[in-house]
Amino acid sequence: MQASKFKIPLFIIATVLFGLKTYIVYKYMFNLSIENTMQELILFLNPFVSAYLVFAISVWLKPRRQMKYLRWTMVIGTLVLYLNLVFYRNFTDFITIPVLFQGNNAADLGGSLLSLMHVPDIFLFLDIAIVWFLSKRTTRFAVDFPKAGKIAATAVTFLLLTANVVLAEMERPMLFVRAFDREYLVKNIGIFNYHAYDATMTTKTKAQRVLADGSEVKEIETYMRENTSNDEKTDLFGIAKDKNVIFVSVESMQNFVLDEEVNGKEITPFMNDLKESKDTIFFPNFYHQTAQGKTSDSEFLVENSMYPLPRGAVYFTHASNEYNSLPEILNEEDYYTSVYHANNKSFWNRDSMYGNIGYDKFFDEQSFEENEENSFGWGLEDKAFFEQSIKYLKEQDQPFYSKFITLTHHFPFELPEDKANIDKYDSNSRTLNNYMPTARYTDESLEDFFQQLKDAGLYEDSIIVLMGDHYGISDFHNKAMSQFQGKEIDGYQHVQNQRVPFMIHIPGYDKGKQYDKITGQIDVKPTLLHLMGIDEGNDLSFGTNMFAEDRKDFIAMRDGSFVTDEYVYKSEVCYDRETGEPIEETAEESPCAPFQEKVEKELGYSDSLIYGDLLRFYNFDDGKHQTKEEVEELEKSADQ
Ligand code: GP9
Ligand code: MN
Repeated sequence: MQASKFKIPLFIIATVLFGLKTYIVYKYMFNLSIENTMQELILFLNPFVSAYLVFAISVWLKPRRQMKYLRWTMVIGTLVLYLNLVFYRNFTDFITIPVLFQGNNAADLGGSLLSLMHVPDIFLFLDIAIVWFLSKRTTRFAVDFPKAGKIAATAVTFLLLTANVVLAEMERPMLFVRAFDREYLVKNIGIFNYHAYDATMTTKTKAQRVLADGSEVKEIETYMRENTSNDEKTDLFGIAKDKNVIFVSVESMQNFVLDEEVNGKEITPFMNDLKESKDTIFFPNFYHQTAQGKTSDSEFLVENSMYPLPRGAVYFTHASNEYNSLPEILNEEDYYTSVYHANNKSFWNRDSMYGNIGYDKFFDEQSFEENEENSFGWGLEDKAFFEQSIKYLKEQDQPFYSKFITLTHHFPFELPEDKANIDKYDSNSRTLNNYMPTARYTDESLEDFFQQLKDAGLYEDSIIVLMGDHYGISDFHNKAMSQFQGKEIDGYQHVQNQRVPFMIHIPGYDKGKQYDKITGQIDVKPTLLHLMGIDEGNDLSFGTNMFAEDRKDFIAMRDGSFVTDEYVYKSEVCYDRETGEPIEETAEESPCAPFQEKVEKELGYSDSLIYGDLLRFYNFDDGKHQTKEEVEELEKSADQ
């Protein structure tokens, strides 16, 4: 074959050059954490998949247009990549469409743009020059496939894309539904597909918001005033007034380990004692109500007393909605508000959400020092996390509200052997086996934290709230769980296992006790406000103060199951809450049916508020409702 006859199509050359360049940027210019070979492989593959996806479209075009298309897609692709790189150098994050339109972010970047562009970056434009040069030799580099060839080239696109998505799903199950984190998306599907995904999400969210007119808010407000009003004042009203509030979200901690042992050793000795302390109020029937947004859902529940969404993480999908969140209310009351969490700040989109709901400061991963000794599994170990936090905590203006989110007791519950002080459990589930030593580890870190607070002189002036964020052991481990608990895990037991620790520790209180009533994460916000002596005013919540006599009579889970004083309902079965036995079907209506209706109504209301961003039609200062026109006027003047 003569050399001149041998053609490497330009779209293939472009794919290789652009794919390689993207890989180099991922690998050496972004700071993406790669934990295993599978992630490495996906990171290597996806740049080529994305590049092929875009460039292979050219086979459908006439030769001259084909060349033009390749030239310009190279330019646009490079610009997108480069803009992300510049943005990343400043924010350690990727561009999202909402961020582009958040004036202050772009302005922040504007000032430092030049310092974020480095001379060697010029090499990132080299492949454009090559493709541009080659594209002028149309006859040599253009392809003119017959129809079958065009279809085959396109079929390869779908094959590659499917392979990429399958690998990514294997590596991160439910990657798209859970919409974890931008870094995960970029690592797994590449920056271009990530932008396509981001654009789809934004459009969908925008449409629902545009169509909403706020007429439903009145109905929801009436429902809340009738069913979840928090006017009642109890003896505990204001007990924590002017004190600091230290809220600890304890990763994956469930009640089933409390007061239990492995090989004769208590799993959580500190929490076991703490809940019995005369200074602690303990709610043993407190349920988590999270869905796919896991920790972030539990944060959303606590901050807003609204339900998370049935799909996706509201922290991700509706981070710029109007809310009347706990930190905002507390800021008005002159509290300093902060969050401590030693993970990447964009995980669960926390950086955006925290900014929107008014936290004064987020001490993320960058505020902590990690080294080989103190970091494993998900990152910084809890003991080092608390220890390193104290210096910041001491500096904060008082009173403060500070949320701590622990990390070590997270799936897959890894712990170096020399840090484990109890044995693993022995069952067919590695997850449940590993769960015990990390639960113990986190329990010890909490004990240390209490001591550190005392040493820092912060303990006496604070109340400390501990809450488990969500389950750590899923139904997948039912066999092992039933061995551990000595009972069958049916629908009833599944719901009961969704109970997570909730304790309020008030130094010097002396009247600590256990409240057996049913409570949930939805109730935390009104309860904390009650303790801090802050009136409900015009606030809107789905939860009720846990200390009130007159409370809403059910706790709803996101999948429609629920608990009442007498019943537990799960997957269409109504159980007697006391005996755990299913209630026999009779000709009469199931006693769960009226609750079922209420639960659906409430969850539906919460979803409408979020999807339509309806709280923008309600003025929390005076409790007045605003029309769409009024809100649009206000938004316009705010933009100017
Ligand atoms: C991540 C941590 C764990 O920052 O909060 O998240 P999870 O997987 O539990 O939602
Ligand atoms: Mn969690």
